[in-house]
Amino acid sequence: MCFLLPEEDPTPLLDVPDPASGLHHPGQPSLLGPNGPPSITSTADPPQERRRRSTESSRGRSDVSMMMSVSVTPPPSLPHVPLEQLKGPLEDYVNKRYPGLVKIVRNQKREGLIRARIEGWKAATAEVTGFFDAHVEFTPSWAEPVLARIKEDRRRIILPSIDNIRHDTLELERYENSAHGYNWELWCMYINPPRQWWDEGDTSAPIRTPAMIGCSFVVHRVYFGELGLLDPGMDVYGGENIELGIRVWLCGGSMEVLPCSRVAHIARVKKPYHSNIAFHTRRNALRVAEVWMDEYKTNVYLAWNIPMENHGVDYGDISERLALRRALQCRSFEWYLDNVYPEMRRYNTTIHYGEIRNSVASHLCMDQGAKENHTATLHPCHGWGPQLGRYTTEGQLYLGPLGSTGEDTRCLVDDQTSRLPQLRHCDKVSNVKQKTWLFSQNESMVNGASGRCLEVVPANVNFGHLLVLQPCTGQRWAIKNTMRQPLVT
Ligand SMILES: [Mn+2]
Repeated sequence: MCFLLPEEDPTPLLDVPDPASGLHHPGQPSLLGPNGPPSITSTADPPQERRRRSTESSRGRSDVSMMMSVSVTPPPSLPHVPLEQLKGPLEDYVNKRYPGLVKIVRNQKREGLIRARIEGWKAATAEVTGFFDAHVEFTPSWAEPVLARIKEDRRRIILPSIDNIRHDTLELERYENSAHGYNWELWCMYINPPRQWWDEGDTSAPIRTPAMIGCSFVVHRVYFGELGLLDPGMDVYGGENIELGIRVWLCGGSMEVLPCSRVAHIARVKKPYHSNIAFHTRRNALRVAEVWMDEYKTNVYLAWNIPMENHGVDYGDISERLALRRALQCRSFEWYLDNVYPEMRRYNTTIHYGEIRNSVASHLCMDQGAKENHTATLHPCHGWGPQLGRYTTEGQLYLGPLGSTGEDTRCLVDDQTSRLPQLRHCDKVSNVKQKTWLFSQNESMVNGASGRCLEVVPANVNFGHLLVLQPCTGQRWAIKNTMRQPLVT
């Protein structure tokens, strides 16, 4: 249960940040102009004596003083920001406002959020280390429940609950209690707390979480080192938050969201990164897959629609992370899916995946079309989500981005009435044969119920071809990628 429940005043304790300013102080001159703040990693570091006092305290508000180490890494999209502006003005500010409390750690070059946070950890000295985006605000009593949970078990990584500060009005908006999940591309998202948490009926109880959004987490400092920090081989950001969640669970610890502890975050209108952030996230995701996911790594390759081999994505050297996994004697990823993230759909019955092309119109790909339509269609190939096809060991043919924890992709069905292939939620199609297709690579696609073939015909429609069901004429299909080892489950 919560103690020191902050109920009297929902407004942030600290100064509300001025979003136009690089620093959290209205009235300060803007350092960076309209592009928002630099990526500053704050390592908030409550001294032990304060930690003891605060955990024993019955006060309704936290006044835990912070030792902060701040490492500054200007984001690569702001090369026009003179580095000088991040020196003198920042130091003047923190020395005046937090005399003797703030260490500033400077990286020699732009390292990205992940390595910047590791540098902040190296400079920290107290028993517990918190990692926060620079644009968060702490609400009253946020620290005490966090520290109490770590004091009980130092292998817990604690996530204060995230609320939102509206960027336009600076109003505080409370978010629903959530766990933090992710999809197979390893993009994070809020998910419903586990059923057990709801069943127990205590909305102040810690919420088991498979991973973290990443803007706010607190961890025992020495334990974090033993656990292997964040993966320093990852670039920029994206995936490190998922990796830490997987690793702490697999290697003997846990991760939880605390409803009693609340930190508010300003979502940026525009993230200060290049538009090709997916380039880095994809690379980082492959590191996670290769180090931690065992046979389930195929799900990550599938979600990103890249081949299992010769994919050309340089994810760097993972030997040290593999050695860490062995040294910590971590569990299997399947254990994690079974026990920590059962909501996650598994796609290990996939045989082929990727764009689906027909031999007579190979510039077009099968496409789910408009989501509200219930027929599969054809579209010039681009390989993104709506064209992500998947043929399974059950003979089912799916189309669309992976469902992960939500509604799954739809599969192709021959309803034995329409000339057009239907897209249906596969679980709801009771006639198994209608959703079963006989297929092997570069062969025809034959429906199990009707014996009709999936083929394309010239037609007066967009892109000149229509996808139809008709008596087989020998057209062949190819699906871009093949999983090396399809598992039969
Ligand atoms: Mn943020």
